[in-house]
Amino acid sequence: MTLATATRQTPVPTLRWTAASIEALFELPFNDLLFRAQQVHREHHDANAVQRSTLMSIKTGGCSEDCGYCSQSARHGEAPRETLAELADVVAAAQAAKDKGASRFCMGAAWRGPKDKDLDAVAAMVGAVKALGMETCVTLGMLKDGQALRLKEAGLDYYNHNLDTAPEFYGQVISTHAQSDRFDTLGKVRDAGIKVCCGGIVGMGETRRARASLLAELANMSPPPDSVPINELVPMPGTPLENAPPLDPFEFVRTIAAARITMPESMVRLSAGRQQMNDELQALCFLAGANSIFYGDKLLTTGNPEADHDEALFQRLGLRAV
Ligand code: SAM
Ligand code: DTB
Ligand code: SF4
Repeated sequence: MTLATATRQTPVPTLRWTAASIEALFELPFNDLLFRAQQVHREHHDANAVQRSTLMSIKTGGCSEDCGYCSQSARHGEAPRETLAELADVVAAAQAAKDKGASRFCMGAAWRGPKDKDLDAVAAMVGAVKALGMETCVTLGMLKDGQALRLKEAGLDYYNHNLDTAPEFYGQVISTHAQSDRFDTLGKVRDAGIKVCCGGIVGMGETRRARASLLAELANMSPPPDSVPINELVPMPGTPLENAPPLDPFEFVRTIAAARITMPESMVRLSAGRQQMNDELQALCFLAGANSIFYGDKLLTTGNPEADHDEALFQRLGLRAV
């Protein structure tokens, strides 16, 4: 596809995106790309509303997988290894997040996948958080048959499971599972009637073409994910990617814009890496079509901007939390 075609084209939900057509979006002049993303954004969303989810790590460290970015891998991670959180602590954290203005509570576990006995405990957490009147999300790794339905019955709204990077780059970052395993779990989640939260990480030394290729995989899912987290790599000491070359901030904004254009109806989440971004860069991400963030001073093992700072940023930008 030529650049001119990329500018004119208005995607419809049935259109299949190619890595080449998305790379052509990345290559547009920055202003043209942002204008187009903002147009798509306004056709499908309230341009000044941003959804806020708070994350809690309910089981940290000691993971069997070797994901090259992750501080929680037992093979290279430096995150302390912990046991599963207590139900009462989870409920207290969810209530505090709700009081601060988060609408969704996301619970993450450093597992390849949950054992059935773990799932019973997580199901109780989901039920209790749901009872507070919050949306629920979990990210627990790969699911076995029946586990997604168990979570749905407990009241789960969203399951986060990322494709993380382009298929052609995946093997350079992770060797203990394949990207096809991730698709298997996403199918189980969708079949159980749970909303899909699926995105990836940029800034791992991948090419622009690989970023486009990841977005093509996401956009061509049928239907595309309900929520698409775009994480910027947070380089973690001890991990194989601790010295990955930093991404040009404008390239990150371009990735958000391309996600917005190719997945018009999805929520696009400005995810990990916000602590390293200034307010002006975050404002550009919102202009490019990001309409969701992680809210609260911690992600799983790393920091996130303070809630009060985000509140002030929302005020300055006239953004409304939803
Ligand atoms: N173990 C589960 C899994 O892999 O799906 C759930 C937890 S895992 C930490 C959730 C996601 O966090 C990963 O898929 C990855 O996209 C993101 N993530 C982990 N470490 C990161 C880092 N250092 N920088 C940016 N994103 C990261
Ligand atoms: C997602 O895509 N990003 C969040 C959430 N899903 C679970 C996790 C980001 C983790 C950042 C590194 C850390 O805190 O360990
Ligand atoms: Fe384990 Fe998930 Fe970290 Fe991979 S990303 S090492 S599966 S916690």
